[in-house]
Amino acid sequence: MRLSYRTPIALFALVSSALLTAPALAGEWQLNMTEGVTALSQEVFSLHMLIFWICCVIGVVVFGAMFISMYLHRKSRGAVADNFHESTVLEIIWTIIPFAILIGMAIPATKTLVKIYDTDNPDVEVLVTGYQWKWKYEYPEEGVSFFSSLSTPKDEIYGDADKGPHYLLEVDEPLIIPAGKKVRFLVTAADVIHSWWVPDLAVKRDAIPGYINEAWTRVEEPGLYRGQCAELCGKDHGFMPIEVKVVSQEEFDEWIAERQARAAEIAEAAKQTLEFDELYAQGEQVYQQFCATCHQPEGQGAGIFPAIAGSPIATGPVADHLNRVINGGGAMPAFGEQLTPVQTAAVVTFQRNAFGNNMGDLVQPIDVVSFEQGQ
Ligand code: HEC
Ligand SMILES: [Cu+2]
Repeated sequence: MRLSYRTPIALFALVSSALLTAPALAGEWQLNMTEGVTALSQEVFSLHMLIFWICCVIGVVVFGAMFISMYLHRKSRGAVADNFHESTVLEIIWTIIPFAILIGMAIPATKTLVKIYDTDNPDVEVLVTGYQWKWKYEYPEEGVSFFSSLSTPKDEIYGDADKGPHYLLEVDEPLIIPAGKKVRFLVTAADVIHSWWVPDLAVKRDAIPGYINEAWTRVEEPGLYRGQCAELCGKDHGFMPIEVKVVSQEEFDEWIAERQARAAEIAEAAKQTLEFDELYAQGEQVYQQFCATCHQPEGQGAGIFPAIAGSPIATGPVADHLNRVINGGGAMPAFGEQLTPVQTAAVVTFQRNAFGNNMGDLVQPIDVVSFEQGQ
């Protein structure tokens, strides 16, 4: 492009038209804070509005006084400045007024803050743990726990398919809580700092490894509320959304019972002895689902991801192999919490016998359980 004297004008026109149309195209242009759906979130919103209006009034009074005096006492009118020093009355006034305003704002703010931190006597407790890059939800009292990860298809992310309405805001397993009940969240992290944030519930707590932060909510209206990780936590920070599904107490109880039954089934399944073929076939599925993205479908590895074919660990002692899969290490994630004992036994058996690693041995679920108990 040849630059001419018109270039700045053209650029200005381009930028301003982009600024004007972008929000319209986005369809949504929310300027104010979210009001939320809980009593507490609405209180936070009202507090925010109260302080906002106080600031507006102060702004109008201060700038009004400034502009009026600049206008009325300007030099061209022959105004001459008063020349006085140390007015005690004035100094007392300009100390007392801001002080009174600050106290006036601190009282409602403290009242709300006290409520936000009142996590006593919950009906349900959920331990929220941030991982790179997913969330784990645990109900310690009920003995239920699961991972919740992004469910947006890869095609949408890479632009090979149209983006859905909840692009990057949808998960495979939402957190489920009962309506009308006080739910306490205990928030922590397993690797780096994350932040658990659901605007509609006015809950935002840093998830810090080694610390447990508390928050709570009571949602009256059943529904689905979405949130995101709000602390830059690495490459997939934008890919660990939150879904909170609020259901009736009956539905919640049913869901918990179903989860408990599933956990009991997994524990029961861990006791069985499986044939080599069963382990191998299931192991192949687990491998393709959980491992192939890094170690590649044919086990040949890529870049920093070592090959499984001929791997010293996959052809070495079983304990070392189990240890690597269960506990991870280096850039290898720990799978102990994500795979059931049957799945771990299957994938280890598969890796020891696939891709030319003809070890001829097999690992049973009970071996996985005793390894985990022994460590
Ligand atoms: C996010 C990528 C990633 C995924 C997914 C992954 N791994 Fe790994 N894996 C690694 C990396 C990186 C190493 C090398 C770790 C090191 O030693 O520093 C590794 C090493 C290993 C090794 C040791 C290989 C050797 O010879 O050093 C085994 C065995 C293994 N992984 C098994 C698995 C299994 C089983 C799964 C699926 C359940 C899996 N991995 C999923 C990244 C991954
Ligand atoms: Cu995060």
